[in-house]
Amino acid sequence: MKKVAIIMGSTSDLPVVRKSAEVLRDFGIPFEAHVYSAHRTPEEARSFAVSARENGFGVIIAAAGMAAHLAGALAAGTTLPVIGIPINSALGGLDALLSTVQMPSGIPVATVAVDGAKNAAFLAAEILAVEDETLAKKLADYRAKNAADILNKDGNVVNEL
Ligand code: RP5
Repeated sequence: MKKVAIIMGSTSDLPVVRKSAEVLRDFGIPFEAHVYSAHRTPEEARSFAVSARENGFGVIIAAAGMAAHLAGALAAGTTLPVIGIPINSALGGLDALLSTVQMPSGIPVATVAVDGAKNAAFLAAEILAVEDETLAKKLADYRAKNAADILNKDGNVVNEL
């Protein structure tokens, strides 16, 4: 299976990014994590992106806050799908959301919600599952279990009132 890269702009992003790692681990998806910043270590970020495909990666998750150019900068260096997680470190995350999502045509970044690290990992899994039936089955099973849990709560909610 291709690996997922989790790139964060700062170790201060770790509390959010950790949730991506947990989901990937639960689904048995191999991943690597790195701290590269679009602004503080631009050469390293670029170098990672341009060699990511030949290094066995299938998807890149990029988490950054404030003037969050990391996902876009990585996307500029690869045709692998890049998923951006805007981190809420200032202005309620709106700064990072807009910086991540508003990409020029031809260089897309699939942007999840502010601090949406779990969904970034689920989306990465779905991308890899296009060519992986076993993973697709795991994702379908997860959804079925999730639905059953919610319906179970639906049945019990009257007792809470
Ligand atoms: C961004 O600036 C990082 O991704 C982080 O979310 C934010 C603040 O970084 P630190 O000043 O905490 O390192 O580059």
